[in-house]
Amino acid sequence: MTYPDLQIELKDDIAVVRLMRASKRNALSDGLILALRDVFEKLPSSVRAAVIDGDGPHFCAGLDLSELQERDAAQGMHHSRMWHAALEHIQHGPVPVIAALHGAVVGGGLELASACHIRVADSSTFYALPEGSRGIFVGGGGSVRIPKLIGVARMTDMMLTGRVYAAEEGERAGFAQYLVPEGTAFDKAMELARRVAQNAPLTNYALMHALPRIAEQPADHGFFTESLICAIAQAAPEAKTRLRDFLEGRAAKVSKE
Ligand code: 1HE
Repeated sequence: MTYPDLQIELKDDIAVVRLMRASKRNALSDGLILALRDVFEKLPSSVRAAVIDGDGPHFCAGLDLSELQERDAAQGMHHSRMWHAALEHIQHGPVPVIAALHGAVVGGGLELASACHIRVADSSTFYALPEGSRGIFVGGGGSVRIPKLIGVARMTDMMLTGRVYAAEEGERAGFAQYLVPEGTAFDKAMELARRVAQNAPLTNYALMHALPRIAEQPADHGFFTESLICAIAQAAPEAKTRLRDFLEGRAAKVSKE
């Protein structure tokens, strides 16, 4: 798989997908969005987890504003739907995806990050939604995914006032699950990806595909769906092996180290 502006590397069972448009702060052109969709659609079956990173001083400056042309309403809708399709392949693709964040994570860059399952931010990271001041609106799924991380009130404030969250307050607000020293987000993301890749694939699948849906179901439906996924997961041979390994003293204990 080769694409301009996107580097794909396989490190054992981890796919590293790197935005390679540092001169344009990794702004997401239509070509780059389509490439991301393609990559996550065609990941080799040996891949167990993926890391998305951005080359240069910024993770991603969002939509490539130079491509914003005069679009009519239908073209605008199809453009937004193209983003939805691409980011859907990340969120509901075959493997968990970890975003390694640094510098600007803004506009469509934040929409991309919020489609990932884990976000690791270094201390240079900042988050913003400049759509408000550019006279547009989020179109890459941001209004669905970002409020789930930080709440509707914070997202409304960001878009109304242009508020920028620095790394530390961003982590407190819920943008990222991990905050690490400057320059170490990629290494931490790889460490987490290796850990995630050791899980039973069915557990990872349930976390990516069942949990977000269960969380949106009415409680009664959610309990029922949970019982189905729980039964499917525990019936798998891999679950039985792992449980036996623990009971016979071969598996790691839970430890706070
Ligand atoms: C770009 C873009 C871009 C940089 N599209 N070309 N996103 C924004 O509104 C964010 C706009 N970008 C910025 O605020 C800044 O560029 C950054 C804070 C990200 C980085 O600042 P800096 O000083 O490191 O870089 P720079 O000098 O501003 O930019 C370097 C080059 O990248 C420059 O091009 P050059 O040819 O003059 O060298 C910039 O024009 C170019 N560049 N960002 C196109 N975004 C599905 S809907 C999603 C809607 C949105 O994402 S709206 C938010 C868009």
